[in-house]
Amino acid sequence: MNYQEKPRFPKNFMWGASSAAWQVEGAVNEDGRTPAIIDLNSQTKKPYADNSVAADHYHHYLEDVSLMAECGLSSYRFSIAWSRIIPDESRRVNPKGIEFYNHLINALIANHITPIVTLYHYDMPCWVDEKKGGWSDRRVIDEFEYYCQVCFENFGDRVKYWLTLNEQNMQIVYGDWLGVSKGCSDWFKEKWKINHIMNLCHAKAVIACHRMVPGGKIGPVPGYVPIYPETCNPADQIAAMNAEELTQKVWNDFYVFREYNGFIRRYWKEYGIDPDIRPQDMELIQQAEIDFIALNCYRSNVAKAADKDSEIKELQLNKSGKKGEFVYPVYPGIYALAPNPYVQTNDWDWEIDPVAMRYMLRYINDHYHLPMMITENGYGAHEEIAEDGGVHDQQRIHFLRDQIFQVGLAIEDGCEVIAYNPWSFTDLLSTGNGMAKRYGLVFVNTTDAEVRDLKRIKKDSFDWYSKFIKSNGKAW
Ligand code: BGP
Repeated sequence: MNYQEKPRFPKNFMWGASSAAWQVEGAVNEDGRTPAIIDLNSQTKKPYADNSVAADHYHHYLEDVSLMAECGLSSYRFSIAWSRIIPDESRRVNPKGIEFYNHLINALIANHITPIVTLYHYDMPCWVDEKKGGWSDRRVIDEFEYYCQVCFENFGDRVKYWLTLNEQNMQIVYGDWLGVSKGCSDWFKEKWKINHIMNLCHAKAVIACHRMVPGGKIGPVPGYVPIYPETCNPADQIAAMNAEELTQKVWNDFYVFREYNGFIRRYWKEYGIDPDIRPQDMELIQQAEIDFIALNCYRSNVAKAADKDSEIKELQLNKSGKKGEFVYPVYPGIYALAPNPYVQTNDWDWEIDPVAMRYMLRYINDHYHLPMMITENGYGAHEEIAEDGGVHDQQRIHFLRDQIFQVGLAIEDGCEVIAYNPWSFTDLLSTGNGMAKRYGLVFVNTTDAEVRDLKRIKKDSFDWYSKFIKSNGKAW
């Protein structure tokens, strides 16, 4: 990368970091928190790691916030665990849960760090799943709205940036991986019904935030993977557009225009899918005007045409961290994914593609003309403490520098980007690979096999990021 041109960042740009409750907090049975569906995934199903301790942020939050302050963060994006706030179907509010997040938010604000709060990051309480039917039952909408209202009422005086559902698109695309498809007999069709219920939850959260939080801003958090056509063959271009629709554009169009786009309506008709959209649903959705789009972006994909009579092949993520295990899917007549010979990959076959960041920001800006914030972007790696006691993550420094450079270029291209929050501040559980895949600027001394002393060690990337953000993006 040529750093000669050095893009500039706006004066009040927020430089932060990111996490999610179930991946960082631990303390799953403490102070009244009840189990969440992701705990079950995490605790019983390999290769998920046990999340009962994770990075033990629940007990280390003060230390973690003071490290954030030392690093110079101006924002921190984290999520609230629904079952810490509302532990059972009686809807009683758990004062200990409120207290924990009050303390965390107050500590952040005291250190001039703006909280950016995700309402839902994969951790539906088990009581919602068991007693209210989970994501496939409309009763979840009222329960989620109530939980959001409790959050806005208790934290809305200090939290002004809210995010609705983390990566709703990925929850649908990877339904089995994230446990959303549990109990569905025909996921291919049922996912669209669940997606519609999630859309109604998103809408309820947006409307309640605007009603209850003075000056509050709220937006969705799609997971975004730019998709390039494999060649200039027009058939590959259409395949790339199909992939774009079915993995992200259907969601983004919906959030912004507040209606289902023509592509998905035709798709549902063609495959005989009824997502159970009721007339009053769209009236509600029309009122849910978002303020910004938050984006999680790690990598890019390549798509090519797939013959109608080719054999269907489902995508399989690399769960081992040994290169070469990712299975590229084939969806006959729609699209197939393919490797990209122009970019390198990490140990999990994720493309290392900084230009994807600029592409994404330009694409979203061109389509939706809304402010954007980056809520996730990062480099997952196997890491150990070196003999000198440090953690030398040079590759992460290269990754972050290259990605941020492209954010800067996108801003110069005319995109309104207000924050960059890489994943993650401390090491935390990877969704796919527990502690074996680390993302943090700060090392947490624990492994999947054994809970160690949980000591925090600043990695080399911490020092680089700290210097860089304290100069507001001048110290490349
Ligand atoms: C995003 C999720 C995060 C996080 C990240 C990295 O999709 O929002 O929760 O886990 O991906 O993925 P992984 O942990 O599988 O490497």
